[in-house]
Amino acid sequence: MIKVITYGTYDMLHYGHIKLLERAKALGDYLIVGVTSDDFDKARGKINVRQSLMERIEAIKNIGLADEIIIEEYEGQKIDDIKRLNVDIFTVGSDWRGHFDYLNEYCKVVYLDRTEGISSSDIRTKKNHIKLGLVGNVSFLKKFYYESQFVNGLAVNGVCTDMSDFLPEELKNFNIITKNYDELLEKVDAVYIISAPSKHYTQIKKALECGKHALCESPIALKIEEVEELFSLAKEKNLVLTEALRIAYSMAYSRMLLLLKGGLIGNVVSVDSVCTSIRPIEADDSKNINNLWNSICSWGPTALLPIFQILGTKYNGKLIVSNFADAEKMYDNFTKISMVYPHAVASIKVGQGVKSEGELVISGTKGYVYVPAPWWKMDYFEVRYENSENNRRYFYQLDGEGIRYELVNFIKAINTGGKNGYIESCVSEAITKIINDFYQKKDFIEI
Ligand code: C2G
Repeated sequence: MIKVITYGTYDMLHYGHIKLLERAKALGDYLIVGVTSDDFDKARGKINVRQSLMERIEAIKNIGLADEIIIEEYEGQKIDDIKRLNVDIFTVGSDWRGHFDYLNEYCKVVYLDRTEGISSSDIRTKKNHIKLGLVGNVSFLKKFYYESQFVNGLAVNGVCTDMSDFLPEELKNFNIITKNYDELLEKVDAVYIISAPSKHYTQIKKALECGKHALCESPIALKIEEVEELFSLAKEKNLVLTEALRIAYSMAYSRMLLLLKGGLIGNVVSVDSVCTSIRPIEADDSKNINNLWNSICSWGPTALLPIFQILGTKYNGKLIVSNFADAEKMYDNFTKISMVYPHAVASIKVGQGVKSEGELVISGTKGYVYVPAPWWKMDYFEVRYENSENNRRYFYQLDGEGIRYELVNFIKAINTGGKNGYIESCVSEAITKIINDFYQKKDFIEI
């Protein structure tokens, strides 16, 4: 019996895949199909896959060509599979020509001609093409635009900024370049907002009222009633509103949360997160202190996210301590917040006028999780125990600081009418509450 093996993602199974599988089957008597796991696809840069592993396996099963289906989970697995399953022929489409020649040592390698004119990427792009408008500060938009190019089913077609006279080269080719927000809203399906925090509420509200989805840098509003209003408006209009906190989409971060929920370090007793970067106040900013990205707005949401996602949003009390750069007490150089929960404590230190070790430490009754600086770009974390022989390190790839994953999820939520499962609205509300209390000087001490 000749055993043949082939691998693929098989997202939105199409004619090209089926033809490949038919020819693979014809090479022998028994066909094994390896379907890539979601994690493995992400790790090899395939971030746009629309269907879950189970859906993709089901589709392969339904066409009835595979005698056996296995899951491909890690780099190097092909050699293991070929040896373990006594495979005679490895085959794959000609787009991979040369790439798998190293498998010749273990079995025969056959590259089959790829079917021209059809691909999962085309189907994904054609099916849902969302026009995205960018709003706000151009220096960050450049990075965001670069990352958006990795995401299928989306095209940036406009930018609205007060700085339109200073656009970098990369942002000059859009159909719409305007200072007029209404003009942008007319021509897009969704907006990404990174304007000053004080403008977020009005800009999101307007977008939702015009029937456009919104992805907005955190904080999405400065008052809790505003956050509630925005989420209920989005719900009423069946639109997606997402707080853009990119660390939430890092695989290392979400795996860490799952492991913590599973009791990896016992009961969590303390979460301590630090985010700082020395950033001078730009001359322009000082003209309008209300429009500032001060330390609490720039870093507070990121630093608070693990606290609210691990310990929940119902703390008993807190103390905010800040040091200010200005007489109006709006721009904090540095802020420390301590929070008390029924059975745990938490703290954040954020600063743009102070530098510290940007680490995240989560302490539990059995051990602790340590994420080294800069933890907000985490692709790795360590679990440490009293007996260091039990320590474990977890590595996951992170591309583009999480921006592209954030966008993939935003587009997915739009296309499926689903909710964003990464940042709950109660977390957004809790973040805004802290920032509001900072401005109201509630539970507050100045140093
Ligand atoms: N394919 C094809 N014609 C197309 C599209 C795809 O013949 N128009 C083939 C591919 O060459 C591959 C298989 O269908 O052999 C599955 O394609 P994908 O789902 O895109 O998977 P891919 O990323 O190519 O994965 O490590 C190798 C991979 O597992 C193959």
